[in-house]
Amino acid sequence: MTKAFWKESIVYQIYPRSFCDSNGDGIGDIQGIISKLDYLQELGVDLIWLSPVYESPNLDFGYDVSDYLNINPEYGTMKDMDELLLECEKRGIRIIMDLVINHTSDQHQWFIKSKQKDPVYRDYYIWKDKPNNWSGFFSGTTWEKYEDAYYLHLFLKEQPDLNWHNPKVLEEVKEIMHFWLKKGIAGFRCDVINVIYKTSLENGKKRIALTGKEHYHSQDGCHDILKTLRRDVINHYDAFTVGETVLVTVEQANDLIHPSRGELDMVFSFEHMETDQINNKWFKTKFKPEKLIDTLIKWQTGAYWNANYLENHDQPRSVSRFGDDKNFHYESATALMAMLLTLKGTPFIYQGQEIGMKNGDFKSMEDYKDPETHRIEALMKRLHFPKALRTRLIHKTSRDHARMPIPWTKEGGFSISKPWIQMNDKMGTINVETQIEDKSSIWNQVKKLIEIRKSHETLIYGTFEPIYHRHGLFVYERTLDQEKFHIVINLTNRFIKLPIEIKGSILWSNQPLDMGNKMIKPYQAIISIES
Ligand code: ISL
Ligand code: CA
Repeated sequence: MTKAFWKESIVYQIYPRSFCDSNGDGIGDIQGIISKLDYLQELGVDLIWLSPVYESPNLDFGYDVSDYLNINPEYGTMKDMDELLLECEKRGIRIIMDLVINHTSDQHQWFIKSKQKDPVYRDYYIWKDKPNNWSGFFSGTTWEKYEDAYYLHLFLKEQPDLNWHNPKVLEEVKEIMHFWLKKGIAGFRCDVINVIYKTSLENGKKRIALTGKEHYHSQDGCHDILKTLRRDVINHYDAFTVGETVLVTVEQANDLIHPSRGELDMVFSFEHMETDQINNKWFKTKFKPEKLIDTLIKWQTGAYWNANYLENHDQPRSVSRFGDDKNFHYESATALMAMLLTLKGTPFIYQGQEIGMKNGDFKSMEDYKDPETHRIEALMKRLHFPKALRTRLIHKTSRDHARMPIPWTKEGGFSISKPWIQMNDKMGTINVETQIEDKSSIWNQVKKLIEIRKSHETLIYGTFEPIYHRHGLFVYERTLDQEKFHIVINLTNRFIKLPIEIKGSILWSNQPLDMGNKMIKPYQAIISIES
């Protein structure tokens, strides 16, 4: 296993709009991020994944880019961005940025010219004389009529898909990547990167969701593009890529990340994040920890390398989804973090996860800001779902749970004015100030877990071996040379009789250990070491 900085890093994802507001307009910004770099360094963060800060009309809050080479004025200026890069470098913190190249904003100059049938830019996008039957990620049609033709958009109609059959698009994207890599970023998180190449525009097999995906999901043409981008761009820098790869299997992931492929370094898979739903993320089932655990084991043992995550800007909060944010908030948040920080693969922490931020209580549809949430609710209404059912389904899954501002102080501390989206009220101890003060807080436990991971190569490069996993109890070992870590995670709200001995000396637990009767507490996590 070759060593690499991106395998050893603790990664922290920042969703800039909701991280920290420095100029009192209620919107997070780059200066706000700069003001929190010492906080991130104190936590033990080595690498930041910065969600888009490029110019954007914000229909999809930055995932609709109108200029890849300029900064959204709401977030600051290129001067601010250069300062952020410098301040990160001073602290030995690397930054990767979001590469959103499946589509642009409809306000991008390329699309404006393409709509005008400019001969150079017309074929930067995918135009057809009539729609096919494909359905989009945000539901509904994927074709929008403009004058005498239709253009493809797998997401919002304001996010026209780029035409990756066009070599000029490839050249443009190479330039964008060089621009940012020359500024010193350490690579990219590549947005929906395994759907960018559409092999054909034929009708798809009718499906409940994503009709047509067989024509663009994990196509050979996509592999060719990724090989070219690595050969012509990434390989010229000390940089890496992590792809967001929807619907990817372990085999498809290995086809993207194995070093022999020369494509991506890591991928975010979704299989473990789909263990609490029925075929579609909007229909959640009762969470069964054993399903999550079994899927994690499948990826831990099957994938060449993993990008481990339990949250991001698109997902509900993990303590509310996989833990118990009412009766065992501290216990389940710290158990989930212990799992994230001892599994094999690069750990990605999402902003607020380190203090156990939980899902919000959005009182009405007006409180939600995410376009996907509103489109899905409108679809449910068209399908005559009763209001109570719509409210419940939307609340379970909306991406806005992840987009509530970070509470830096007991009073809130995100901004001096009304934030662009509501704060999570009834925060109680769920704020940074309180948790840094409280030595036994989630924050301090996460800091300790990061220290444990970073001071033991076994947790980075050691093998992963499942020892026991039933009924929500997850026991596994990490081994490197003579050092062996034993990790026990109880992902249930029940006392469980341990079926195995705790081996070695206890290094860490989130709760006092009185193992007289060998019973492990609800959401208890234990790390022990033998060397
Ligand atoms: O939330 C999801 C995962 O289940 C998907 O609906 C998500 O939209 C999909 O994975 C793609 O996400 C990425 O591309 C979108 C953007 O809205 C998301 O924020 C981004 O993560 C379009 O750029
Ligand atoms: Ca601001």
